[in-house]
Amino acid sequence: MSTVGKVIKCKAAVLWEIKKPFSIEEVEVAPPKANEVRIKMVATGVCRSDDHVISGSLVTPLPAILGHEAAGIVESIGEGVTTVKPGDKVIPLFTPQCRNCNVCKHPEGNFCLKSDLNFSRGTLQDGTTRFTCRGKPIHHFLGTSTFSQYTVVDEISVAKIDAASPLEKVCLIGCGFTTGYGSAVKVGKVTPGSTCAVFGLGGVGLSVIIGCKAAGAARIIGVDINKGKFEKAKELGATECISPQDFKKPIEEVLQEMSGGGVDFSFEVIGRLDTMMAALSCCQGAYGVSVIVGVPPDSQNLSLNPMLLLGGRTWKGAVFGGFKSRDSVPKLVADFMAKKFPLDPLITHVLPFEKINEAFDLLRSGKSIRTVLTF
Ligand code: PAD
Ligand code: ZN
Ligand code: ZN
Repeated sequence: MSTVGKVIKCKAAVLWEIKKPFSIEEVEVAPPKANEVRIKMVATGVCRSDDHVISGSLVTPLPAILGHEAAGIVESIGEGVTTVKPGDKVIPLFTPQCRNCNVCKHPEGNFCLKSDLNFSRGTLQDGTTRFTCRGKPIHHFLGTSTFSQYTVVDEISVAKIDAASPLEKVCLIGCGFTTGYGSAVKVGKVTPGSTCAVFGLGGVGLSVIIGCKAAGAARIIGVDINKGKFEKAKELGATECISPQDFKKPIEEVLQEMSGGGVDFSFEVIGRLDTMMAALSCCQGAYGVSVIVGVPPDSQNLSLNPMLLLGGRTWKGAVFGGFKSRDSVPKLVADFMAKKFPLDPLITHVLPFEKINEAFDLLRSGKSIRTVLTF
């Protein structure tokens, strides 16, 4: 029986309050309104940004259905939707691309003004939600909410991808891979022969390494306090790996010495203020480029001596690897299908969706890179 136009009852992982586990609940998912798309989820990755919500360091209205790194199949579309149709394989986009705002019209910008990261409303673009649980409206997260068997997204937040693509792998293109890879090739613009330092060797940091290698970096130095991450980092292109805990002097000094005065490119892929400063300081003072990828703790500031920048260093950051989402995601999926980059090494665990709390425990204990939850 067709579900088109009807409310769908299904399972979702609801986060009722911070610092608590998800609760698997029966939720009601309303049909898509105009310019919206309802998606049957097939696979979703677990990213540290979801965990930042649980810990309270990324603030979004609760109760909510989190999840933003996924792939699925269009179940139905609302009035006026032209870019996807029922049956299409798609990736939901936590950074939308409206194609109308100043950012979307700028050739370099990708952080569309319609992104919910700007407002933290926890709704779709029309300001309302499509989820109900136990009679209460449940918030969306970043316009994606992929920890649910069905979700509704705005048309500006979804990209159609190759019908032959394996959804349980390309889901990583919805966040971790693209964010890391783009941070190297598009935001940092890593150059051939350069020396790079990557702070944080999780799913996103390892994807930065894949990008640095693809861009032709000669040396890629991985930095992490968990030495268990070193082997995979080397497999993906790191030429050396170091732990700050093995040195008495600050890690920025160690990296300056290792690179003869400072690395060409550094990336902070953890989400801590101290490592953001270390990453900035370890890059060469006249031409080094440091990229912030990690999401910092809510409402905290850094103060710095402007001399760090006066000599010519560049300090920048980006969401989603600087990629314009709707334009780039289908191309990245095509590149994956053409074997231009790997995703398999990033996927260390595959679990049924119901085991979502186990997947977060694996992330927190440092045992997983990416866990993919399947529906
Ligand atoms: P992850 O938790 O899998 O990886 C983080 C890594 O950092 C782990 O290997 C830790 O061992 C390591 N680490 C922790 N503390 C330290 C420290 N003090 N010194 C050195 N290493 C340390 O996370 P992830 O790879 O999923 O995400 C990394 C960050 O990127 C996180 O902050 C996440 O929120 C952010 C992110 N940003 C975007 C974006 O669009 N900018 C997208 C996706 C994720
Ligand atoms: Zn993410
Ligand atoms: Zn826009």
